[in-house]
Amino acid sequence: MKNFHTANPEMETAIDRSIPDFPAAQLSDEDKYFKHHKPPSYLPEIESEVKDFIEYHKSTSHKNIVLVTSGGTTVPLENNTVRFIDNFSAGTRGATSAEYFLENGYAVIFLHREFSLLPYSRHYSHTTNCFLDYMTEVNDKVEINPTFADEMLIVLRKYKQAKESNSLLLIPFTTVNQYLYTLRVISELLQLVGKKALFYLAAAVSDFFLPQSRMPTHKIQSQESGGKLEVNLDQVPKFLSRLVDNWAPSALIVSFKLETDRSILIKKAKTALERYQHQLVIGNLLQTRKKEVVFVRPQKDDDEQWIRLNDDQISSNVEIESLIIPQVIKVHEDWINGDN
Ligand code: 9Z3
Repeated sequence: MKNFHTANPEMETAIDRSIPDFPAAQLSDEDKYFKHHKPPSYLPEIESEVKDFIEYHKSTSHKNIVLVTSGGTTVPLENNTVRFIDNFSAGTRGATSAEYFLENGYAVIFLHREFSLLPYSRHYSHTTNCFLDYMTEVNDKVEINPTFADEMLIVLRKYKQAKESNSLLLIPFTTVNQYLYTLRVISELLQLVGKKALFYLAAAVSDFFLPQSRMPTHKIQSQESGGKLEVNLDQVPKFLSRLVDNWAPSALIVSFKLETDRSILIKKAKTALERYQHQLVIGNLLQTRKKEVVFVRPQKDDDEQWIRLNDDQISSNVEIESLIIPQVIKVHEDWINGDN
């Protein structure tokens, strides 16, 4: 027999005006973002392309699928955009990583900044050479310059293999708004393959942006701004938590943390893991990103694992992504097998 009745009101606090009102359910910053920003008009086209790609690999090739994000997002300052804020990323990490994922049997959705580096063509695009330097004239015909031919044959074979097996899908973005909408659509579709989906988020995404509500339609006029341009930016909502909790809860999610100050890198990587509750942060420093990275994982005794190129590897142009990707794949395999 209980000495209380839950049906009895507690008289002292029945109406207590000092207790603040219980707030109505609030929209999260991420939801507000999508409510107040228009999707890019071409999004349905991308959605159908990505869906076909995922369904093909789910039903036919049975490959694991990785979403690699790559390159920097822009932040437009005007609707008819003359000026925008950008960042340094050329997309080297993403394009190079995509190649190693393909070599290791993954299907790759490559969500990249338009005109940044692409898998395979990166070997010949943004170099100081003009593409015509790779050619030579022999008996009134164009041929590949023999200096480059052997290496080009290797790249060509890998490229054709990726293409013929329908394993590489290129999806572009330019602005941070396009990136966020496209990321959401792809993530939700990737739920179709559950744990076989891997997110490898190497794009350098802007932390700040100018909301559409404050964006001028036309080019900012210098005479109207009194000789100064003051830009007031908002923080881009933290989408990683939405990705982990709602958009792709069964996928393995790997994010990158970029810093310039070595003394805070590990701490920032751990904070990201705690905040978003995902599985792996790869930390890197702007100054040394091509030579060393650090894997930081939740609740691991050896919770920091550095991957570094040694001097021999550096002098023979080994790419650090050739060491990173097999390690990431191991983590993904454990995830699929439920050993995490
Ligand atoms: C990275 O840290 C990438 O490795 C780089 C690659 C951008 C450094 P590159 O294009 O450079 O090869 O020259 N990407 C993540 C950067 C980022 O925006 N991370 C966010 C943060 O650090 C978290 S998602 O807060």
